[in-house]
Amino acid sequence: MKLSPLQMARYQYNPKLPGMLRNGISEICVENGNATESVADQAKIQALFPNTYGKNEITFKKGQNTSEAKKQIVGVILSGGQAPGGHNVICGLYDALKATNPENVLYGFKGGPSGLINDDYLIFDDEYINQYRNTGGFDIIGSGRTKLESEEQFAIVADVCKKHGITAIVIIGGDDSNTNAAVLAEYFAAHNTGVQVIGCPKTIDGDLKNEDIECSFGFDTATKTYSEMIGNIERDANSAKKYWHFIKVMGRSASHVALECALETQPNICLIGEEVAAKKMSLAQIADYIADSVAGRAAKGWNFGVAIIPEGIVEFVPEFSVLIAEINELLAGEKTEKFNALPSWKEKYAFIENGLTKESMAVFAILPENIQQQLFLERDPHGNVQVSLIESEKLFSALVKDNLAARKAAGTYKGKFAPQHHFLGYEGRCAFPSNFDADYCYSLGYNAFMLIQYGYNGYLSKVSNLSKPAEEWVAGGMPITKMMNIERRNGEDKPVIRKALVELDGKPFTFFAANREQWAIETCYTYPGAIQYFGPAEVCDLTTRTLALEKA
Ligand code: FBP
Repeated sequence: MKLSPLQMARYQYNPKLPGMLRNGISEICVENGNATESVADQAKIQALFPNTYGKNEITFKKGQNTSEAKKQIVGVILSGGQAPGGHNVICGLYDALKATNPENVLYGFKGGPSGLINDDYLIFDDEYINQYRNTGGFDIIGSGRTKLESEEQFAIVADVCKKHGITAIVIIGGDDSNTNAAVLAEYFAAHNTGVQVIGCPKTIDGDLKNEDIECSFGFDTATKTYSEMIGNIERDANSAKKYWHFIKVMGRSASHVALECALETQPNICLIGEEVAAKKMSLAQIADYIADSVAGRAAKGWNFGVAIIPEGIVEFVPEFSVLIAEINELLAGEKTEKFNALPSWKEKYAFIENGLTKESMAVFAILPENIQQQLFLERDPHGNVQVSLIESEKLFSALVKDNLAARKAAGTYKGKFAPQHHFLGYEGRCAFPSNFDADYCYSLGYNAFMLIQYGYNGYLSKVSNLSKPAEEWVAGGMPITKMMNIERRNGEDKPVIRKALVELDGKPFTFFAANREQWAIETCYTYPGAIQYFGPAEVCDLTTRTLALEKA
């Protein structure tokens, strides 16, 4: 494999651990915190997790290590979408495991949770692991989206663990994967398998956070990568002065990624899905809001601008959600075949017109034809519309164009409007982790092993105080059940980790809301530039604006 100079240089980077984990394995002891309760539905969660519910929060501190000196054979999986830093979680886990006892073994199950079920693995050694230190991606063992949630799967996993003598499993994943980690931990405890389960909080989306988890790993690097590109586009826009750029950014439902990028780059517009839902905004109202900025800037002679659109925006527009639900119903079961058999779009359109309510048809009618067709072509295996595939950056620029045409006809707007479209998604998920993510992830993995060594089960590796230098970070563990509540999923009540959406009374959104009117009309762009890996700490070790504001 040919190595880039940066890759070689990053191999030499020494990730920073929290101060309390820096004195060597023999000097790490446990401080017990309070017993915990789930965030809601306490009685129901307790009944579902009789063996793992209510355990104590714990913190590690400097002191005599009192853990049991038994040989550990640990299995690790990566679950779900890639997030920068995943390799370092495994490196940190491996280093702590080997530093504790060179006889300890780390299995990497390949391709995500299915690797555990299919018993498809590799065994890590120094040579293999050293090729992945401080690098992006999940290619060290691969990842996957198989859900580990049924009793049959758990029984197979228990057999696989027994076969290899595995004492603990580490699951590196988002809210769903860590929910499943908690259920697996309960299963192992109930069946006296002696196998522990520890989770690590991953996702670029930033929606796995709560009072205990300050941020999921990967959010820092992904948003820095997108912000670099948005800043570059802003500078291009400000140089050429002829385009309006509509930039969709990844992040699934929640708008944390979009908000963080807006705080970093100060674009003219950034939509926030949670606000759209709270204000029950229609597509036409959103278009009007963006068009106000376009017209306001045109009045100053600036026919250019930048708008950030979060990936999940359309799900938050109430009238659009109703439309999607009606389309899903319209094509349920055999009706899809009937629809597909219609020979032309004209006939399909008549079928749709016939099947939708008047209100939804009015929404459908204002969509550009390519988006209308997309709604009927791109279906998931259950036949539902794949909302995430909707090109919302094109949808909004088309709606804004219509709005501006009406303004022009009314004589209230005289500018030019030439849109460009971008989607920033996969570009950010496998970037070389920033120093923050490299340090945070290594610490999460190292800390996960300490939780294993001290015998904890059903805990999330927790590293906090993250807005401070790494020396001051606090390492410990939190029972996953503490983060759970009951939610309705696919027609059933399920215990799940609560997903964190953007809080409209939170400091990051409040800061954004206080400044956006000025950003909409003036040119206030900021250019973060590329992630810096070597140089002064105030440039290289910066955390996100979101975290800085939340902890200010
Ligand atoms: P996770 O929630 O598994 O971390 O994945 C997040 C994400 O990157 C979203 O931002 C995006 O919508 C989705 O994955 C894309 O998934 P896929 O990789 O399957 O296309």
